[in-house]
Parts: sequence; structure tokens; C-alpha cells
Amino acid sequence: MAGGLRAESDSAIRKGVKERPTDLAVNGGRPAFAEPLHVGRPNIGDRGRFLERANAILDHRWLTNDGEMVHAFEREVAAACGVPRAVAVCNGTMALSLAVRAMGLAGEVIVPSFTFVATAHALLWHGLTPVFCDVHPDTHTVDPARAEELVTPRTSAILGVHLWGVPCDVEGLQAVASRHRLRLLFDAAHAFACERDGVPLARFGEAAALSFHATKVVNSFEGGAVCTRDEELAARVRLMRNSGFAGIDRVVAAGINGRMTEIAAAMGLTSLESLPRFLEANRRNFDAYAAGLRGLPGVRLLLTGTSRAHLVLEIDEAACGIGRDRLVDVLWAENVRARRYFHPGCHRHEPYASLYPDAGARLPVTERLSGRVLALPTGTGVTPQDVAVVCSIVRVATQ
Ligand code: T4K
Repeated sequence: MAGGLRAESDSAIRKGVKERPTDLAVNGGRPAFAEPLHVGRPNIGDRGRFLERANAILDHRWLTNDGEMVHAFEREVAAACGVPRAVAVCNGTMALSLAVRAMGLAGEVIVPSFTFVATAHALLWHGLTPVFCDVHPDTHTVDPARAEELVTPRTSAILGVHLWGVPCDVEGLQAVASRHRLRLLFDAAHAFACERDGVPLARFGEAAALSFHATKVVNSFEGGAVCTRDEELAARVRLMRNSGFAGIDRVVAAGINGRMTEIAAAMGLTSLESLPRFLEANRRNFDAYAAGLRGLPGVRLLLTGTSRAHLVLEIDEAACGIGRDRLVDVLWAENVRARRYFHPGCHRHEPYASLYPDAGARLPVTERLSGRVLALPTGTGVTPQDVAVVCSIVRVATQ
């Protein structure tokens, strides 16, 4: 009986796998998926709970600005991140922007170029100069040795990014920061539910900015939060989130509207309740990808953060005979919407390309990675059978 069931599920999993080059859609075969399989398909929690919360919001007629749902979400996020305070805001870019502003940074800030462009924009919007730093080839996070080379009398801080939820070399960066009296903060947009040796990544640094965008492991449609162990910093962020209002008609700072809405917080709370299920799906998919891609020359599966929310490959064309961009074309033809995150690196996007035309010369790892990395679909919208099919496409394309 058990053997029969096993055989059935194995054959179900093999359904649709590609076996030879002529099976590929780029060679005239039928696309593997009828509907697009997206990177970043949102995880959806319990609809009933979400709709109950939506009704409660409407009943209370409190839709935004420091409402009960936002307070509850902040408490949950702070507890999950092991910090006394989390200040919820409208998105991750705003979280970064408020952290930078509330910390009073000035002059130059050392930041990786291999990240989503919002990391750099959050600095530029405050008149700061992003100084792009190379990353370590194994972790894709800022290399402390390279960061130290970039310190000048104008440097005020290092902004590390826990890319893919992989921890930065926090101690290495802290040592550089201490030696040069710099501040240290983190873009933790990818790092919710990620830990290092049991410590949530959002605990590191003076402040960490989270994103709860639809594509993140926990989402609030759009959303973000600043996590910090510094009560005064949290109070400043909270003040600035609400246009600088310290009382009902007293403004004490040039704040902004960074408020999270109640409906967003309701989605965030509902997502948090289902987090164990989301993590289980990510880990199951990661293991299935690891098994499906094992032994493929030139295809490296990055060990992403402990939430396994990102599925990241590095393609070495010399070893596997196909370049990353061609492989992305092959996957798209199959309706697998693989993404070239974070091609081509911030320094090659505007306005940075014009501001710092020579930056690429000191970013060899970033330049190499941005030509080799691709993200594949995972999360609750992706099944082990989907993974088997995606792996078979990669396997046949790299044969
Ligand atoms: N720092 C880092 C390191 C970040 O990665 C990000 C954001 C930030 C800071 C800033 O945080 P936020 O301000 O965004 O909260 C996406 C996300 O929009 C962005 O949040 C994320 N990082 C980045 C890595 O990816 P795009 O331009 O790829 O496209 P988007 O939002 O259209 O979504 C990607 C794919 O996901 C779509 O092709 C289809 C799928 N999708 C998306 C949405 C929104 C769905 O299936 N359903 C959906 O509702 O930026």
C-alpha cells in the first residue's frame, strides 16, 4: 500500500519533466507551464482571518495612522526580531529612508551595489553619497576589507544588506565601523524570519529596515518596519513617520507620511500566523531544487537565508555551456519567469552610472555576479512537481 502510494506520487512528480533538447519550448516543444510561474508570487495566509480583520477595521472606522492593527503588528514583528521596538511603515524603502534620517547620517555611506536599487535611492534622497562597495563572492554581502578601503573623512556609516537573507559579516563590519567611528545599519528587506546562530538578523546594527512587500516571505501588501534596540531612535522614527507630529497640533521635526494602513497591518498579522506553513514550503522547495540540480556542472545553488525565501543560482557559462541570459530566455519560453536580480548592479543604473562612471572598476565581484545570478520561483505557489519540471529545464538546457 505505502509502496503503491509512493510510486504514484513519484510518477506525478515526474509528469511534465523535460528530457531532451527537443522538448524545450525554445526548440519547438510545448511550454512546460500553461500559466506563468512567477518569482515573488505572494504567500497568502488564512483568508477567513484576514476578512475578519478587514471587517473589524471597517467596524471601528479606524483605517490608518497608528491604529490597533498596526500596534499589534509592531508587537509581533518586534518579538519575532528579538528587538524591543519595531516601527511599522508603508514600505521597505520608507523604512530605510526613515532609519537613515533618524540616525542623522551625513556625507558618504558605504553600501553594496549588488542590491535592489531602492537601497541606494534611500541614501540619495537624503542628499547622501552612496559609495558602492564590492561584495564577497560566497555570500553576496559587503566585504568588510573592501569597505575599509573606501572609508574617507566624509564617511558617516556603512549600510550592509543581508541579501537573500544571508547574514552580512556583522562582526567584520562592526570592527571597521568601530575603527573609523562609523555608524552601522542594515537593509534587512530580505531577512525577516532569517537567523544566524539563533539570532534574528534584524537585531544586528543600530537599525535594520525590513520589507513586507507582496513578494516577501511575510507580506502586508506593501509594508516595512524599522527594528532597533535603541528606544530613542525608535521614537524619532515614529515621530518622523507621522509628519513630525509630537502631539495633536504640535510638529517638532520635518517628518513625512510613512504610515502603514490598518488593512496592510491586518494582512501582515494574517501572514505571520501562517509563517510556519510558508517556511515549510520554502524549505521543501529548496531541498527539491538542491536534489534536482545536484551534480550539474556550472550551476551553483546559493545557500540563502534560513527562511529560504529566495532561490538563487549562479551560472558559470564556461562550465555549463550556456550563459545566464540565454538560460533566462529558455526558462521564459517555458513560462518560468526567472529574474536576473540584481542585474546590472546599482552602479550601472541611473543616476549612479552617470554620477560614478568608473565605479565598476572597483566592483569586480559585483560585475561578475550580476552577469551570472538568477532567481527561480519558490514559496507556497510552487509545488515539488513544479520544481522538478524547472530543474529538468535547467538540466536539459545545460547539457
Ligand atoms: N532593499 C532590498 C534589498 C530589496 O530587495 C527591496 C525590495 C527594498 C530594499 C525595498 O523594499 P520595498 O520598498 O519594495 O518594500 C520586487 C519588489 O517590488 C521589491 O519589493 C523587492 N525588493 C524586489 C527584489 O523585487 P520588482 O521590480 O521585481 O517587481 P514586482 O514588485 O512587480 O514583483 C516581482 C514579481 O512578483 C512579478 O513579476 C510577479 C510577482 N508578483 C508581484 C506582485 C507585486 C505577483 O505575483 N503578485 C504581486 O502582487 O521588485
